[in-house]
Amino acid sequence: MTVNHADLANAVRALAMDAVQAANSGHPGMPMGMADAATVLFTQHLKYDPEWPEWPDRDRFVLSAGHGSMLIYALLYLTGYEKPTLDQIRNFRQLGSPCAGHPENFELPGVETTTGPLGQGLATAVGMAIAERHLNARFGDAVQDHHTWVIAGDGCLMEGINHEAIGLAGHLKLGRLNVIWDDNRITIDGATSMSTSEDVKARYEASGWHVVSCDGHDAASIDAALRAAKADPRPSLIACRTIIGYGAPNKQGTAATHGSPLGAAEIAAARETLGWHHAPFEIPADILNAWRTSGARGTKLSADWKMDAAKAEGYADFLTWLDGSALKAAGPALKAHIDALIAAPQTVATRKASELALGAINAAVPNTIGGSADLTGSNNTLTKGLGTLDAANYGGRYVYYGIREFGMAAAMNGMALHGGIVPYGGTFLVFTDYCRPAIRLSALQRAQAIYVMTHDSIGLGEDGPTHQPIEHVMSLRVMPNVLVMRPADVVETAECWAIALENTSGPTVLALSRQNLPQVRTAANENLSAKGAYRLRAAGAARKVVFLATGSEVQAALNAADQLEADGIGCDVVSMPCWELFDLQSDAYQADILPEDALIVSVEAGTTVGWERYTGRKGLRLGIDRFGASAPAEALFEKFGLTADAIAKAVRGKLA
Ligand SMILES: Cc1ncc(C[n+]2csc(CCOP(=O)(O)OP(=O)(O)O)c2C)c(N)n1
Ligand SMILES: [Mg+2]
Repeated sequence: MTVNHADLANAVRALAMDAVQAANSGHPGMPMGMADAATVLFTQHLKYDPEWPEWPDRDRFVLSAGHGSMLIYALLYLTGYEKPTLDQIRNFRQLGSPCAGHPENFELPGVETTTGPLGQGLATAVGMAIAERHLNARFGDAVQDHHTWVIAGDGCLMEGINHEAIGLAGHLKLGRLNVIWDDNRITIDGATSMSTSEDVKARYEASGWHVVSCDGHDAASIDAALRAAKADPRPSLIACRTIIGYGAPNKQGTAATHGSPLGAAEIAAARETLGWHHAPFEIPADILNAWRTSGARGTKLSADWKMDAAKAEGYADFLTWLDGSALKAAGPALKAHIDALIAAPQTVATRKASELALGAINAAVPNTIGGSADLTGSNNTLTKGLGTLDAANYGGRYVYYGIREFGMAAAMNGMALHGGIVPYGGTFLVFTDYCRPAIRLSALQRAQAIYVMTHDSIGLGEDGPTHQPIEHVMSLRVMPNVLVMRPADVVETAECWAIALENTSGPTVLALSRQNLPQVRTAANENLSAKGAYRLRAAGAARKVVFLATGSEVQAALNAADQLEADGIGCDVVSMPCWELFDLQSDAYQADILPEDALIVSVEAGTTVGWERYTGRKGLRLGIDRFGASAPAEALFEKFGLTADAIAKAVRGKLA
């Protein structure tokens, strides 16, 4: 028997409905509805090699509608990836199966990015498309020349981040980005007509996109639309009209298929409707073979690429970008920079210190891509000679993201996950809230995105409480797998940058001051920030107090310690740029820094919640547990009791 399109697509539908039924949990509607479009994409358009999932020039495929995870698991299995196995699909959503509830990039090669939080997959794909164009500009067609494909649902298009993402993609003319919209007019609550009247296609067109429509259950129509998308120089939206849960005769077209098992009776009826007379998880050999043959097309494509790419100029460099070794040049560059600072100390804001460090980094490391969400001059993220990355020059290394913090953060994830690029981007620390869902996905996905977050406290002054972070540093510390760093001076800032570049398996957030800070480090034989906390100055008199300070409060703690020492109260001053790294130190080291017999005093111009972890309940926590105020910085530090005088006074009161 010859295998036709419907057989291929029905294999996807069957695996999806049977796996969801077995798990008694999951989302059959989306994979069943999009089975036809995905089959056309994977058998006729997508460039990939199941035997070499990391092929650097593969098309990137992003299932932005991550709840339809069974779609990608079915496709990976059918096309011949090593994983998931049929057994792993049988164990969909169970502990130990890589077929997680939503696709996880660290579980399965072929899953390019973790999706599920609606809207972010598409926004991440924008970053992948930027990375592709950049690498193409730097290394040429033979090395990098691929598409980025997205399947997105109504939810992905309805989320606010979609506006940011498509605005950026349209502006940058990312013609190799193609989004297939599962236009089924259904979400969880029911018909989309209950909640939206938007003309989605007009919105995309207004954002500079090419829009094409197709019948999502007609292979020829889908194929024609995908061809049109590839041919058009603009990013494309392929509006793919589908029926959710296609094939389930009584439930299709309704929200009932969105997120619940179909049930045994409906599955039996679907088998009849689809003409799929096979047991659960059984894919007939001829159909599996047809899928595998299709997947095997990639073997020759990737082998040809390897031969051609190897001949291209710069290919050896390209490999160092991919494996991260290009980053190593940052080490000596930062070391030289720090040595110069020790020889000639500088009083600068740590945001300026970051710019100085970046000057050394960007000159030595070729594959950083910087940017800011419209605060370039404030975030100090632009260094000499980077050039603007835009539609006229994809080879530039600096992106003007516009006022799109969330879109920027998601795009950085996309660049990091694409590979070959180390992205950093800036905004005000208070607007990490606008980036937060993407920072969370950087952390979950182990993506090296570096967040340059300036104006890190009341020290920013006159802009007032809307712009003054209070809970932000602490709330980021609470997130797993994020290095949150608040350096005290120009030397620590350089050290923190070195750490951020070495932190290849997660994001780093740098919290940087607007105001000038004196250089507190006079020696730098080793990267002390890497210990998370270290004794900056030991007590002169008998030690009674240990100050645990971060960022701009380190200088205030030093000055307070001077006053106390004058009265015979010995004070260690510990600078603590990074909690997470301190927590990794040995018990002995931690005990030495935080002795039991001293009063531990935390000083940080932010919430005191959480500092009990180090001060103990009997310690003293100096910070700000309310919103700030609008005034010059000095007046605010005075008002909130974070001057040297106020700190010394509080300590005396506690010791009395
Ligand atoms: C940010 C976010 N909000 C809410 C959800 C919960 N959620 C999962 S799917 C979904 C509806 C999505 O509708 P659509 O994209 O049209 O998917 P379809 O029902 O067509 O499969 C919602 C609200 C989520 N995953 N992410
Ligand atoms: Mg929908």
